[in-house]
Amino acid sequence: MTEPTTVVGAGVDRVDGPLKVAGAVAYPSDVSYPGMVHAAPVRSTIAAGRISSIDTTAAEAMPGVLAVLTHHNAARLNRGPENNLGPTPPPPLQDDRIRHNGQYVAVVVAERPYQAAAAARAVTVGYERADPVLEIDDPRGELRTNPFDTDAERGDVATALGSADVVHEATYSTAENTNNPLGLFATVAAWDGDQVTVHDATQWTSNVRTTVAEVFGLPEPAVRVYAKYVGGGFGSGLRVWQHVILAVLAARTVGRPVKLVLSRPEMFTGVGHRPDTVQTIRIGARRTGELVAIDHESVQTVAMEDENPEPVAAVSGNSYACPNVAHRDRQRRLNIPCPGSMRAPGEAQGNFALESALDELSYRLNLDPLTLRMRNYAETQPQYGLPWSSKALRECYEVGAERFGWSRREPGVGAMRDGRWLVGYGMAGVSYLWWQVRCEARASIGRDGTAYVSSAATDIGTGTYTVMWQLSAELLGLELEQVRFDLGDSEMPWAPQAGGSGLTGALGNAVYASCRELVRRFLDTVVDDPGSPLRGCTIDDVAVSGGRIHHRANPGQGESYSAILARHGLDELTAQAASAPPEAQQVGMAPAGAFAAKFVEVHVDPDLGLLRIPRVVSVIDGGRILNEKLARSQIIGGVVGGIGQALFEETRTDARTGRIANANLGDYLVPVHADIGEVDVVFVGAPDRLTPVGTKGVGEVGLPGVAAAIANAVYHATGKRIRSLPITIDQLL
Ligand code: MCN
Ligand code: MOS
Repeated sequence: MTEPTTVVGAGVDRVDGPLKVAGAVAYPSDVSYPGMVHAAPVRSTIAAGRISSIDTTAAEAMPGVLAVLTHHNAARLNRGPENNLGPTPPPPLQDDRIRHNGQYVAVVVAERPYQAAAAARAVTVGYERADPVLEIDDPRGELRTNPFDTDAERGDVATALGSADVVHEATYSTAENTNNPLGLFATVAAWDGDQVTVHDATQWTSNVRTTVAEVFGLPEPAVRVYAKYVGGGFGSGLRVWQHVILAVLAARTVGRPVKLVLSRPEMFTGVGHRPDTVQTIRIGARRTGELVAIDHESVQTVAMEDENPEPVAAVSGNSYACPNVAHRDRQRRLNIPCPGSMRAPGEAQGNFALESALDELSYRLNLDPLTLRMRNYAETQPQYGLPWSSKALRECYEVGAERFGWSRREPGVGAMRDGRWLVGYGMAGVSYLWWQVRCEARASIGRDGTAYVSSAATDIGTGTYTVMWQLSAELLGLELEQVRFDLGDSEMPWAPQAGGSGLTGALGNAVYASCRELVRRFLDTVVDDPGSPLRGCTIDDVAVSGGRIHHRANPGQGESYSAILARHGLDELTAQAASAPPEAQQVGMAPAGAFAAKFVEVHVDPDLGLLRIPRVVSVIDGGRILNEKLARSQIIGGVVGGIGQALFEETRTDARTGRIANANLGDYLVPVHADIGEVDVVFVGAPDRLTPVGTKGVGEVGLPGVAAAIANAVYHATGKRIRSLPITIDQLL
């Protein structure tokens, strides 16, 4: 096959960019059907208890109203399946129990969206209140071990801590954050007999299909799911939420296509969030800086009757060459909406604690924070002892320190100033977990020499369409104009979630496998063709370029795809193939995710508590980068998300009612342009050895480390150690 060309790697503009700018693409909320009607949910105003009465008569009498579904009249539904992200949230409207404020208690269907919304307000619900459990430290909430087997231990932590020269112990906490993709989540469901078509703002069409089939007791082929364009997700589109089921149920009940678009407040209770954490770290070291032990325990919050696999403390097991490590994840069950993944789930919170603790330790040891990281560099995967499939974290540190000017850092706290502003430099490292799962793709080439490659995957704004278009062109030796890559339809070959920063790897490998299989089919076609210069060639003998397959050693000897098809009277050839992740033990390597070093400069006004971040340097090892422009934009987005986590984002729940008090973009703060200074992004490293395409994920690695680097810089500037996120003005006064 072909060697890398300039098609991949170059900063090709998004293939869907002009369409999006022109408003020419349909997000799920834009989809329309003849006769389509609209659904609006009614949400609980209490956090725990039961529905004692529900009066829908007024709502039913309102103009345009077709149906009001409650637990009294809604069909019984199955619970959806469990997958690698945990279980599906329980199906809605199945009983009178209230588990959280904002839970769906009814859904109104009406001719027009405003009629549905008005009638939803006219549904009267009586409640029998119970005392909700809402705080992470409330002993009434069950505290249990993360059920997804995320805890691990190596060595003898207690003994090693006892013999350490220095032990640092502290508790760190991170606030609950809510995913706020710009695109409001929407589902359009249209039944045709026993078949249903669902347009959904999801990160995983194949999962919506499996889940809807199971919940409604349908065979999978009866469900078709489209997600051609999604207005962001940041993890909130990984699970199949209750509103999806409500829309499908409503459409079946009224016998018309139904659209349900969540409002921004409904997004806060209906599509997951990053759970808050309280984490205690004990970290022991020798005088020289070698870590001897880390003990990391995290408590996070989880909803009633739900499970969330989010590994928070695991970061301490994977990041440094420390012989004795124990990490435990605990979860407190509360009357809160179901959490879900939010960009770098677990890592975003765990990294803050670990990288803050290391910074504190560096002061105790009188060592430069960067030197401390270098001294404990994990040359091999520390939990398994296997060599990494790739790792350029050292280069991340070195290049980052150089570009940032780390050597200009005065080690003393409060030693640097810029006029009235205190200046601080902080840094953090990131070892992001590997995640590449099974995926399928299909490729075909027609008589005109153009290719069509597809997979049921999604592009949630990352650039999947574009990078897979580039990759397909390279793998088939075609110009970009000769290739179309399509996705977002569950009828296409099965694909995993755009999640865990793993889609580019999984899908890239599936595209590789299907393109290779397609070339093999062309070779099979001419295997005994006396008229073909490729007669008898195997896949390893050939390369592709310029729309032709040719001998690897002799490019002149070959022929075009079109010529082969024409001579054999074929319209096209198609191949479908799957890629599966290699087993670490089998290949004798530890699958490496992305690595990163983050350097941050902060300015703090000591009188006003103002905090500014004039610059961030983020150096990333993402393996082979498919599109430098898009990958850079991923990292910039991650930095902005990290600044959000560090300084602004905090979902506040009213301690009595369990109502989210800031469930809108006026009160839930996110960074704006003026909060973001210079963001310098550099990619280092080489293609990963584990997979044929050699990519690692970059969608999330931009985020973790930012909050810790900011907190560490704040300490350097002010001497104030902030151990809880977000860092607010009052903490700096
Ligand atoms: N890329 C690349 N070279 C690589 C890896 C990635 O050029 N070696 C680029 C590609 O443009 C690719 C993108 O980076 O489309 C992200 O690829 P990857 O890291 O594989 O992540 P996924 O495709 O699995 O996307 C999900 C990931 C996650 S988990 C979250 S959360 C997140 C993120 O992507 N949510 C996002 N980035 C987001 N970006 C946008 N605009 N919107 C979201 O909701
Ligand atoms: Mo990302 S939080 O895994 O969608």
